[in-house]
Amino acid sequence: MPEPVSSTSTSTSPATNFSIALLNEFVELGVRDLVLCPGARSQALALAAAELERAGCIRLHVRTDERSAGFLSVGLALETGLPALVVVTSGTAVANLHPAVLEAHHAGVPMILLTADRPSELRGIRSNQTTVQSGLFGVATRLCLDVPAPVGEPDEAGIAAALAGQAMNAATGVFTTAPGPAQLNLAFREPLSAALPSDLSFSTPNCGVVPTPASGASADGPAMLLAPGPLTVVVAGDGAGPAAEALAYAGGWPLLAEVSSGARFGPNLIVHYRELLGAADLGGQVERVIVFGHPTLSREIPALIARDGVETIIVAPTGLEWYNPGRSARGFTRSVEADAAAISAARAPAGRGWLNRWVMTSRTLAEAAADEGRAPIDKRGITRAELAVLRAPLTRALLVDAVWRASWPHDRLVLGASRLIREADKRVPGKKITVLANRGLAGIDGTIATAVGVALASQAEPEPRSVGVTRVLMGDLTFLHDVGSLLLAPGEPQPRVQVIVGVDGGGSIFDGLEVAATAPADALERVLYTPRSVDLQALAAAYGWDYSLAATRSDLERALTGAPSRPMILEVPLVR
Ligand SMILES: Cc1ncc(C[n+]2csc(CCOP(=O)(O)OP(=O)(O)O)c2C)c(N)n1
Ligand SMILES: [Mg+2]
Repeated sequence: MPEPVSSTSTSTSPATNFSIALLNEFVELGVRDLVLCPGARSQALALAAAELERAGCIRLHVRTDERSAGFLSVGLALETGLPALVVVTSGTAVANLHPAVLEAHHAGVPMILLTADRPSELRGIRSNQTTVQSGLFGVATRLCLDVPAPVGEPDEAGIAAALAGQAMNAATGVFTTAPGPAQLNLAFREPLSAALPSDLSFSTPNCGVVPTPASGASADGPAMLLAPGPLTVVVAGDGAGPAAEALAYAGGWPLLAEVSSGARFGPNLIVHYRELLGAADLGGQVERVIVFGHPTLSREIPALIARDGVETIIVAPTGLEWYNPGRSARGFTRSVEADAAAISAARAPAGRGWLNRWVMTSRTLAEAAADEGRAPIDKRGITRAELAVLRAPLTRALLVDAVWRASWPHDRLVLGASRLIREADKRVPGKKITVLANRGLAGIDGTIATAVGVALASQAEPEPRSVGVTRVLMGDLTFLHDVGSLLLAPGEPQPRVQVIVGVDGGGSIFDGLEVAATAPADALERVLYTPRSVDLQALAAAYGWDYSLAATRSDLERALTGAPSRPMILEVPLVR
């Protein structure tokens, strides 16, 4: 464990001294991003954070709205694999973190909350801005410590350092099965801060060093070995990662990889898996399913797993709950490999029939789908028909195809919840790009903030993880839900982010509900679709974002090529 770093001189405020020791230790442990919202009770942490930023030890992100701050930290952690610190004041400020905390809990995203609170003598007596903050998030935090106010005892810097270590371990999942949120509820007593000693040094040994993400819960123990025999498919849900593709390839098994799985590539990928799962000679024959990550986008996958006679093995689950539709899965393991017999069977021509049937059928469906006027533009000679296509109004299919084509490994793609992510999942071909989505709870909240976090973390100096653009694709209600996250104070780093909004008259996903066929149209409109008419151009101008409208395919292609130099909103009206 590194030496706790502190100055020999201290301020006259125990709150300040404690905050400096705590934040210094987090830097030592590899934390690089700190998101904070203003407040009096948290001032010692905030001022220490400002100094740490000045010393080049952390990237500081200041936000007004704690809900945005929470989701920003989710995005930062999705990109870096490390928890960001989130500093807020007492009262409703803490409660505003709840949506992001739940998302992080369910998705297994590391997060460390430093929530300032009144000391014990001011609790329970209707003091201003005082509620029960410890335990507020219930089972969603891996660790919640109610820390008494520092009073200036000599060992408080050591206590602070130990707390940082505990929070870091909990958030990165060292002692549990998954990363997630940890909360230090920190009481502070007057004086809530004091001037920092002039000789205080923030150059902790680890300051400026680019950290490596903690590995989290280790996949120790031998891998489960899969023998050949049962007709097998590999399912990759959100966050599955490349191990799913590697297993499918090694075993010669079809790969049913969702769009945000991190495994949507390779020769075994079955883009049209939903249709094929419904086919008696393909989906109907499956005997064994190996699941990575968290599948959420189709009904067919959970139905397959819950089916009688299908053996399911769940690998390295994300989050604390284990995916188990129908509670029928019996095998749970942290790692899995095809055994030698399965690998050689996969290489023998006779062993490839199962895979080939899936691949060929999916390919035929893909060719049919591509026929709907979506061929790439041929610049050498545009026919009248092609011109009509370029000028035609946009559909969801055209939109997701164009965004997918525009995305490269140096970019990031974030997908909001609802219909567009499903449209992408139904059709986009394999491509090794980074696709992220908040599928822990699939909320339509916090999507802009998450994408801004991904963008800021990916472009962060001194070693940017990406030189491209972060594109985030979402529906109109999802956008309007998180408008507050467009608010960037002057002087804050500008994310290279393109917010792409498919405007289709509200929650068009509800078209898919059975009741949509029977309920009165005006009632559906009023209580489910809830269309809004907001002038996005004016909104963009109000928040200082660039704006562009893409009403046709050629507009869209133009808007998606070239990296925006400033944060921008791209409005795309869609055929409902
Ligand atoms: C925070 C939150 N509130 C409500 C929902 C329920 N919900 C799911 S999709 C949706 C509509 C989203 O509309 P839009 O963003 O326009 O996407 P579209 O369905 O049109 O693709 C709603 C309200 C949710 N998932 N999360
Ligand atoms: Mg919509």
